[in-house]
Amino acid sequence: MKFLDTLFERQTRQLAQRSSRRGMLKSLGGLLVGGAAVPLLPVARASAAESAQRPQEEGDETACEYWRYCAIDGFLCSCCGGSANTCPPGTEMSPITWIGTCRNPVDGRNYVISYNDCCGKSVCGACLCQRDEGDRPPYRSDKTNDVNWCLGTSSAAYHCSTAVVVGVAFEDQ
Ligand code: ABN
Repeated sequence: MKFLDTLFERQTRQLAQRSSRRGMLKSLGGLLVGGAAVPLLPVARASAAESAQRPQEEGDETACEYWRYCAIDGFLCSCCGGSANTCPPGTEMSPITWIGTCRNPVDGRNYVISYNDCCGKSVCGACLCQRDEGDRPPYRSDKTNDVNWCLGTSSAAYHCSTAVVVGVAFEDQ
C-alpha cells in the first residue's frame, strides 16, 4: 500500500510540475467549445442553404393583397391561428393542393405557390380572400381553386387555406 501511495504521489507531483491550472482549463474549454460546435456545423450549413433559397419577402400575410395569395380562394390561415405556411392548431394540412404562380414584388421573380387547405375543423370565417389568378372553371378540376382540397386527410371539413412557397417558377424565354 505504501508503495502505491508513493507511486501516485510522485506521479501527481510530476504532472502538477509539468502543467499549469490555466493551461489545463484552456484545453478543457477548447474541447468543450469545439465538441459542441462539431454537431452544429452541418445544421448551420443546411440553414444557410435554406435561407439562400427562401425568397426575400415583405408585406402583411394577413392581408389578401399579400403577394403569395395571387391565386387563392379561401379563408387565410394567417387570420385563423396559423400562418401563410402553417395550419392552425387542431387542423391537418391537405397533401393534395391547388398550385399557382405569383410574382414576388421584392425580387421580381415568379414563385410556385401551393395552396394547401387546412382541414379538420369547421370553416374559419375570417379573412376571406378570392384573387383567382390563373383559375379555370371547375370542369377542369385540376385547374380550379374553388374546390375543397381536404382530400387524403382524416377529416374532409375545410377550415382555411395556406400559401406555401414551393420553388422558383421557370421564367418565360
Ligand atoms: N380551396 C378552398 C376552398 C375550400 C372549400 C370550398 C371552396 C374553396
